[in-house]
Amino acid sequence: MSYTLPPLPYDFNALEPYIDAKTMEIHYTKHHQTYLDKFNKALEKYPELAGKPAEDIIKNINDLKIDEKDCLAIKNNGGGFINHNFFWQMMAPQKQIDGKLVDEINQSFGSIEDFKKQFTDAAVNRFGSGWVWLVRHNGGKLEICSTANQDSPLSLGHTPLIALDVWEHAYYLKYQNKRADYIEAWWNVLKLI
Ligand code: MN3
Repeated sequence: MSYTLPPLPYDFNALEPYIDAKTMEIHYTKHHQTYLDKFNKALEKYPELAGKPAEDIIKNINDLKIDEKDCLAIKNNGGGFINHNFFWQMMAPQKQIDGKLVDEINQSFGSIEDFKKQFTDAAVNRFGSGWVWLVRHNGGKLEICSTANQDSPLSLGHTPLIALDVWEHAYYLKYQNKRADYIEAWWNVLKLI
């Protein structure tokens, strides 16, 4: 059994002008697809894993007793697969961030504006490729964190609530090297208020 790419829940141009159609198309049909293909390939040797939800595999990645190279391939490509699944869903034009979570963000960070500022700082300062997240710790606390490569907060025991892809492939066609401009525009596709 192998995993399949969930359909993108909107058209490539649905997030224009903030995220352009060409970037969405390449990001979804090439980058996301490649993570998925390599994830499936890496799991060929491990049929006992391939029947599980991909999120569960990534959550327990540090406990896997398998060859180190295979483990890294599963972590990187499985992470790329589930991180993008989450990212597309979260940005869906019809999707509104839950009001209770918005209240909690206000309480935890002082205001939505303060939250956005801290999150933006983490995204601008992520060195190299990676992601920025709002996560919930096991204990319930909210935190902004950043991960390198395709590492998922699930592997750290955290639950992702909001995600931003800051790999260059997420913005380079439209924003070139201007990551800060992409991040500023991206806030328009997240329905926080
Ligand atoms: Mn990406």
